[in-house]
Amino acid sequence: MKYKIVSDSSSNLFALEQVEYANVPLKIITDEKEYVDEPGLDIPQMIEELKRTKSKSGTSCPNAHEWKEAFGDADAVFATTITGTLSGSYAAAMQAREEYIEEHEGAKVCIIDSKSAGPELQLLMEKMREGILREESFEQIEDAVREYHKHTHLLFALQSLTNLSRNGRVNPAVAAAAGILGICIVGKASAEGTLEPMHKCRGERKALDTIVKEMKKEGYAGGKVRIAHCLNVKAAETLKEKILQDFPNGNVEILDCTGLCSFYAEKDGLMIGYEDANA
Ligand code: X90
Repeated sequence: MKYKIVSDSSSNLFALEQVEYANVPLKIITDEKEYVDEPGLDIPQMIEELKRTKSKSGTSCPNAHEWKEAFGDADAVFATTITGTLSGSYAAAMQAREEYIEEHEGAKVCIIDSKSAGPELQLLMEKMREGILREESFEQIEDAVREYHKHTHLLFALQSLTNLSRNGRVNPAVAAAAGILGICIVGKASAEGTLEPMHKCRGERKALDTIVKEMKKEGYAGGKVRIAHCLNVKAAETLKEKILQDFPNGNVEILDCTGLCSFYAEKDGLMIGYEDANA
């Protein structure tokens, strides 16, 4: 049985070791240019150009055809997408699934709507990989990942919500609050898969402390944490230290946001995926 893991580029992962893996890019679009979220995209340059452009900017998700191509010739596919509440990526992947199953007799495809973005997709894929490496059955892996998903969470700390608000992904009133210099919005991915702002923090230090507090409140007890940052490795490292101070055995990794998450999380933004104690 040939297994393959697939995600859209909201996962920030262009490679996944030890297994077959494909990443399907979203795009960032202005009147002047299209940025494809794939390896080689220069994030600092994209952010600089977006800052300077007077044109509107937005994003687009992969279509069903692009998803299906990414499934390749696998017998069994495990895929996860950015929240279907804010993007068409999940719907496109589900359509690709239907067509793929029709065209490949006996093929099995599991699509999971992460109801989230970034590092929470990474956690789900690490779980998929665990099952594949253990040579578990398709059904066993699907059940385990869906169960694990009940215990994974996403927090964010954003200095600007301009692109989210301009593209109708967050309430403009919340975005206005984030526009005040030095204010950082800390929030979470809601159960419905939308952005739920929770705190207006003055300064990054305060925001990082708030994140650790929220993690503990949701039952974090020293498991996996994946921190994705947009050009802010310093804050990501400080957060990692804070987490390890309280949970020395925590499994904390840091990675860069690629294009899609950089566009929406914006410069200095952090996204934190973690598992709770019942994972
Ligand atoms: O289909 C498309 O064009 C993509 C639209 C994506 C919209 C939302 C992206 C959010 C990315 C922001 C911080 C965490 C968000 C939590 C999501 C529930 C990153």
